[in-house]
Amino acid sequence: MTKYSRTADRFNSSTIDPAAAEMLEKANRENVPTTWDRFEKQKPQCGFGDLGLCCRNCLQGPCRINPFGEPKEGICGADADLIVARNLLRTILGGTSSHTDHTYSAIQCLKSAAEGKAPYPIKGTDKIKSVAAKLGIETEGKSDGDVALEIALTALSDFGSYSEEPMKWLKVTVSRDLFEKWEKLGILPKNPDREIRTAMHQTAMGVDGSPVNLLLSALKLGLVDGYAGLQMGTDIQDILFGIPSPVKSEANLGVLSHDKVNIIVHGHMPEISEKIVEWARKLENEAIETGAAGINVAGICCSGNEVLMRQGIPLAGNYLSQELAIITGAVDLMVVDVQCIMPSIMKVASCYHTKVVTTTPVGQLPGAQHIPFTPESADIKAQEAVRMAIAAFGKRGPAKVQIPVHKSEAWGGFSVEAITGALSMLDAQNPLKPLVDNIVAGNVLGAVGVVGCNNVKVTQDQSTIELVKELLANNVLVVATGCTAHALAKYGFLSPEGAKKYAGEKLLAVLTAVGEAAGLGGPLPPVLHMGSCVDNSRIGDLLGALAAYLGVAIKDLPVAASAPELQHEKAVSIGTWAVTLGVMTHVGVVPPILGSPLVSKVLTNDVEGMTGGKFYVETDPHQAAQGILNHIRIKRRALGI
Ligand code: BF8
Ligand code: SF4
Repeated sequence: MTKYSRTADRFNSSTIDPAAAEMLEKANRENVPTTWDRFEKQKPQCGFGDLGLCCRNCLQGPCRINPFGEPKEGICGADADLIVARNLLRTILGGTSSHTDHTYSAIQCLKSAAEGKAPYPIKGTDKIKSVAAKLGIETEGKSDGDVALEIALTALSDFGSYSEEPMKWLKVTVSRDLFEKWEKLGILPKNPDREIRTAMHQTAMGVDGSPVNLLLSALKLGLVDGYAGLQMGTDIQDILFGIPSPVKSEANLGVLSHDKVNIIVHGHMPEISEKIVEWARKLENEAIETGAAGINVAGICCSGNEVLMRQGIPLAGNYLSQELAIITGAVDLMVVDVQCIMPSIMKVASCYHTKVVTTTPVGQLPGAQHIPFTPESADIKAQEAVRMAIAAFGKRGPAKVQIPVHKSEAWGGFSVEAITGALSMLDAQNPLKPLVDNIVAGNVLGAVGVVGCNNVKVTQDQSTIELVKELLANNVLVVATGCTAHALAKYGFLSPEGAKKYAGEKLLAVLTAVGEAAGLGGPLPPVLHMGSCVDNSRIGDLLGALAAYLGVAIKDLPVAASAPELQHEKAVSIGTWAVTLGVMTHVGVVPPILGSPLVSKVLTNDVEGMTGGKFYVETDPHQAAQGILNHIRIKRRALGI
């Protein structure tokens, strides 16, 4: 194996997380390559790809456009604008397919559970009522199971629809104004699977030659992502597993245990991670019989967010920490499902005693134990996986174990229902009133959803932390999801203490008033963890409710979105949905669009005239914070507040 040698500087430029830096040093000592080593070997990255100017859509290619000279066209005549627009739409298609396929699995699980075939108690009774109400499903005299089944079938009917009608789930979720605006733009999606097929077709060699038409389809696919991926996914998952409510836990690699069996759940599907948590609890005695002190489950990526939100399971780390968790030498089993799982974890695991279990037909890793989960077999499969972990615990090599001490208190579980629940302690009749009054009074300047990933191009967590610090100091309320929520959790932003440390004076007073009224005995955390990336729909719901309360459009609210360290195609789809909704969306990593002046201009400027939202590209977190604050102030002025 190549010797990987790095200086302390290198570790520091890789991450600001002390636990991650400690594990990078350990990896270096033990000669275990990580994603940062592979990143170095990729440098310099291809300039054509970076600008979005490479096309491989037919076998005459690859073609590339030279922004400084010739060639200006691909072999078929496609120019820079067309190639960039096509590539962008394909990126969004990758993200949208990921979310909708995830959601489809959740619907199948709900259907099977409601039919009594799968061992999942349906826990979200309140969500059944609210979703049934919005879908117009009669609940009177029906059991929860029967209503849940009707909801599942309604969701499936969107995916099975052959009519020209827009997606039902979208229609019943958004305001009439938004629906009509999207109708006028011609971007209302029908059957989501059909939209994905059509857009793949549209981007094929020799079909659409219009960059603007391709960008309109990008907006449409953003809506597919938003309503057939995020919204439907969250609604269905809340019905199955319950609506999250505030829960205290911890975050960072220090949550791993020296004397317990450590199981990591990694990926996105709560129907798998919830079962692992359930059976880890049920089989704890078996672990104790073999000499362990118990079983400790911790989460990485959005699986971590899902089980934190509903079960209080601690967060081990975000996307860039997945290899580092294994490098502690203390992970007995990593259970993965889909999305954001680096194939490299197999090589890293082979340097330790760690076992890896894959669980889905599309997410397999050579060398892992494949235990195919289905809703019906979930109990049996989860037991099998947990027992593998117990057996692996005995093989842990104590000499290789080094668990960083770093961990922080972190609260999760801030669903919209939980937030309005806390606010209703101040005004039971009108829960949003206290929040809106404080926004109007300027105690809360505005709100920003800071979301998305880690990206090896950015020092891990740095942009997120710097940006959020500035927003909070300026009395902006922050909500977070995804790996960004993990990042903020690690540095105490998801704890009441974090409010005292980071929130501006006025914001702190509001957080304290709400936290005390809600019985937390102190302030709310300054950053509210709203869940996984699929749970970004919760932010959409909150924006919709605020806009409705104020009688304005979402685009008029003093709010913004930001993905300071995005990497995945899904983050681009989510960002596109946010822009379509009317939200200014900051991205801290330059997307591969700069090769087309037209596409860049449409996305960062012209689209605002259509949807009210736009992308804002800024890699410097301080500049970005200023840009976002300016935007919020402009929106406030326009509202006369
Ligand atoms: O869906 S934030 S790295 S884990 S893509 Fe992936 Fe990005 Fe993390 Fe969750 Ni979201
Ligand atoms: Fe080249 Fe056109 Fe084929 Fe793309 S579609 S690879 S630009 S010939």
